[in-house]
Amino acid sequence: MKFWSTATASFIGLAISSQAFAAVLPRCPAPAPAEVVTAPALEDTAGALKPSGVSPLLPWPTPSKAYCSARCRPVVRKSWRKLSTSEKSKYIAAVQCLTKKKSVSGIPGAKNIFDDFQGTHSEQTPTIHWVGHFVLWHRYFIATYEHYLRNLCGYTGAQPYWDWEYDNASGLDMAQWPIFNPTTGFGGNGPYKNGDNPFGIPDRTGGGCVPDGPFAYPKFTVNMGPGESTGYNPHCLTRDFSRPLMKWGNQSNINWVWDTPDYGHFTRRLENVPDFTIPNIHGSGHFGVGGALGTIGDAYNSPGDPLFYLHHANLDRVFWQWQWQKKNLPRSLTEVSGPIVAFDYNNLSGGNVTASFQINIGKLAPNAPLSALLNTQGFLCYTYEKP
Ligand SMILES: [Cu+2]
Repeated sequence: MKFWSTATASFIGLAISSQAFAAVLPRCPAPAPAEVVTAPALEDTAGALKPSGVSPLLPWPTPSKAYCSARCRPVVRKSWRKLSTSEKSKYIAAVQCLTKKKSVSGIPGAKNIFDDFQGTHSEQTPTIHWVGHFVLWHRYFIATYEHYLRNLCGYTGAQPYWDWEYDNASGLDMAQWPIFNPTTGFGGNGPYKNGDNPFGIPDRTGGGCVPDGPFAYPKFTVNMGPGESTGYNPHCLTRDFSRPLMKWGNQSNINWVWDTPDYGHFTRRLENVPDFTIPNIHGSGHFGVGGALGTIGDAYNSPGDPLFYLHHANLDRVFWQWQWQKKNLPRSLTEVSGPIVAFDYNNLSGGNVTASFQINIGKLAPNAPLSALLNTQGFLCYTYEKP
């Protein structure tokens, strides 16, 4: 199996025999190499990608068996709000379990596997955002996290997602949303704290330590950051709610992202531009919750907030739903484009990603080409429940 070389067989830090190795890998074999389709560089600027009106909601797709590995029995990802209380507590217990498993990444400040994920993201932050592989790097990262929850921590469910578009439409203030529940969720906002706000995050309301829930200090510590240092620096998880930015995560902005003809335009709209006056759904969870001082708003260390994985699972679901629209198949399962170098949308310095471009998530999993990550029911093996 080419994508999982034996050189990485120690990736969960165990002395892994070949059988044990098979047991911790995704259940599905690597697919035949996907057709390589290289799209041209995007020529329009983000400014030219203005909302063209709200497109209708896409119908819920059923992944075609023709494109799925026969051996894949996908786990089905569900919305957090639809999990039972017992399912919620099992998920949280599995995350807490990751924080008790010894680090394998070799990243200086990482003490446990949860930290390994945060540190791996931190190390690669400059090369995995505003690039053609953004959405597939994060897809592989989340799927690997799900894989560790299941195979290292005995979790039997799938990675849940946080459908903020539903919460935003509910009319409830975000402090009341189920995801922030101190008993059955991830705890709430930090108390207000004065602090730097160099990018002018509007209406920031917190910034202090998350005071309640399963990830309050000192039960849970964020062990690296803030910023780009990966040295050991244990501190509390912080949140800094910004209600105007959280509202970016709404159905009409999802529709705008969906209203795109190809991978390159889709992924570019998903990230949009780093400007707090222009909406983007990726920014909603990061800055609506993280504001200026919250962990999930720290570009390097955002995976230090366990909510990161539910936020990115929802972005992945938006991508998955767009991909499986019949009109886009098989193109949406084979085509990639976009810059290798951040913001290099005119390909002046680094060229375009192609299907053979390798995603590296450090020691957490072997490298995988983009071609293996486009379909969630081949090399990866999961799907999404109809909301
Ligand atoms: Cu990221």
